[in-house]
Amino acid sequence: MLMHVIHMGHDVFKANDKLAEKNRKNLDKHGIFAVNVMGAIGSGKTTLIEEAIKHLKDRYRIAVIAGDVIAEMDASRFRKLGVPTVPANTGKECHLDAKLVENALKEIDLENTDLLLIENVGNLICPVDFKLGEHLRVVAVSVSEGDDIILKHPMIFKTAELAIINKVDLAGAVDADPEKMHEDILSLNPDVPVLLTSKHDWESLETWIGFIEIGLMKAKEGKSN
Ligand SMILES: Nc1nc2c(ncn2[C@@H]2O[C@H](COP(=O)(O)OP(=O)(O)OP(=O)(O)O)[C@@H](O)[C@H]2O)c(=O)[nH]1
Ligand SMILES: [Mg+2]
Repeated sequence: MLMHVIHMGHDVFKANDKLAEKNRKNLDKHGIFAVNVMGAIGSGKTTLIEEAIKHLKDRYRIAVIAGDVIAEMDASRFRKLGVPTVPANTGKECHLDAKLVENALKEIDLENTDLLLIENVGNLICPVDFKLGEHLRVVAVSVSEGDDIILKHPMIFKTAELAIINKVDLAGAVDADPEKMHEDILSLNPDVPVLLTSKHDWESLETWIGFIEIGLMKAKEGKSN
């Protein structure tokens, strides 16, 4: 029985990986740079994406996939900024998967998109095994989850390509030590870039947006080669 369940799990991941590869090829064909923003509930994923949109939308054509269990609140926040947004509701699932993204891509004008920002469902466990076809896997946590949050959820930090510790402006108020959080991330993944951000500190947001811009430039070079 246990072996049967394990095999079923492997099959699901394998099928998802295959579809993620297909999504990736589709995105590459159009020269689109795709960012998967994973992270804890309420850590500031939507806020970080909103800030990126505000500062990049005059220079790049942006689309958003807003993953949520049922609601469309985040999707409407992105739409307010004037970017095409596809809500991807997962129902009972605690993560987006490549199939949901494949479907959402059908609703996006890929010919006229440079950057795809994907907000995953707020969760630090489920999204780990489900690639979407993205080029950059980001994980965001905030100090208000407590500074032991990282070591409790090692896998998402081990597999992330960029880690963000957000709401550092609140660190004192919640007795959290952002430097400890930074060290915890590096103890799990010594090579991952770690950003300490606050929505009240433009310079910290600039580093986040700079990361996206580097990816955008690389995607452009890839398309012209
Ligand atoms: N003080 C402070 N508040 C922040 C910061 N970033 C986000 N917030 C606030 O935290 C709350 C949650 O932010 P969201 O961006 O909605 O978080 P989220 O991760 O998208 O939340 P879910 O999608 O519900 O998981 C909002 O009230 C934000 O204004 C920050 O850097 N500092
Ligand atoms: Mg959100």
